[in-house]
Amino acid sequence: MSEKIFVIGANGQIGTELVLALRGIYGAEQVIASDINNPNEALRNSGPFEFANVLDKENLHALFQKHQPTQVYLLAAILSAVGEQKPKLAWDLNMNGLIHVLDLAVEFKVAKVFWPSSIAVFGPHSPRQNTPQYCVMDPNTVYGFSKLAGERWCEYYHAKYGLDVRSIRYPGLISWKAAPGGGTTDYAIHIFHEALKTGTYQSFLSADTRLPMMYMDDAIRATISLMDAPTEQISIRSSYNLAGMSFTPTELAEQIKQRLPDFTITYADNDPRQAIANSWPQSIDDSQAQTDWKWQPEYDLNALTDTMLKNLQNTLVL
Ligand code: AKB
Repeated sequence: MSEKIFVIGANGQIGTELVLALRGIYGAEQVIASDINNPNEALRNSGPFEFANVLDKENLHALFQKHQPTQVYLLAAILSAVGEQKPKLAWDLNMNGLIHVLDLAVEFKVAKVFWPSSIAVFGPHSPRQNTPQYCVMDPNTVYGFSKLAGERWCEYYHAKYGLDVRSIRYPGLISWKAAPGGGTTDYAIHIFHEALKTGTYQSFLSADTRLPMMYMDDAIRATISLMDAPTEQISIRSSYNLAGMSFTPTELAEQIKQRLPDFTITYADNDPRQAIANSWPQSIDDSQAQTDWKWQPEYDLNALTDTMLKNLQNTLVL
């Protein structure tokens, strides 16, 4: 069967790279990118685009009717830091956007749906080292508890309506093609831009804040492997833990200094994102993803630093 893939929220950090990867696999015309905003250059020049607002169910309904997608990726979301500034909007968008798409996927018999969750589903009472798939979860950000509720809805639609919905709890994602979208882990992207532009960076997280992170190529590969895995290999219908690497701002700055010896880092006091980071895991146990669909990351901190600096050197206007 020929696939028709609809990506909602395609303009963002994950969407931009996922659409390009999917177009490479399935062909440009088979992958419809959509967003509430004008398409960025990478999307505009590489295939079809539609305007979509996840909070407008009629608009979404018309797009499902027009394209009859076989796979849907819902990426539109408000992330952790922005979510704390706009809590009601974050809840509305993250929750009702998901429910609209799940309903339409059932109505239009979409074969597979992907929806991203996050390490933000864990909270201050979750184990912070090697955080297991199943444990106490008491997220204290709107983003975190909207993702946790979303996971419950995904599992529910699978159990109740047989919808083949799949999900990953992404760690902080680091990439250079599109800007990050207002998260707590964004420092690990800004630092590379500032290292190249000004040679110095003020981290909004403290020196020893360790968080789980992943290079975008690994995240895209994980997403496509999960979506390609045979149904009988998917044992988790809420969302899979996924690990890449874990590091602190100091460790990342050390790596940058090895390549740019004049680089300096300072640390801000009292940034509200610190409290969010303090409530999140430091490392993740992803053994279920390894068992079920053979997940293995390829990038460590060393490879990440090389790749980020090399690509940004070629693309940044310095
Ligand atoms: C954020 O920081 O909000 C995101 C995430 C970990 O989900 N990058």
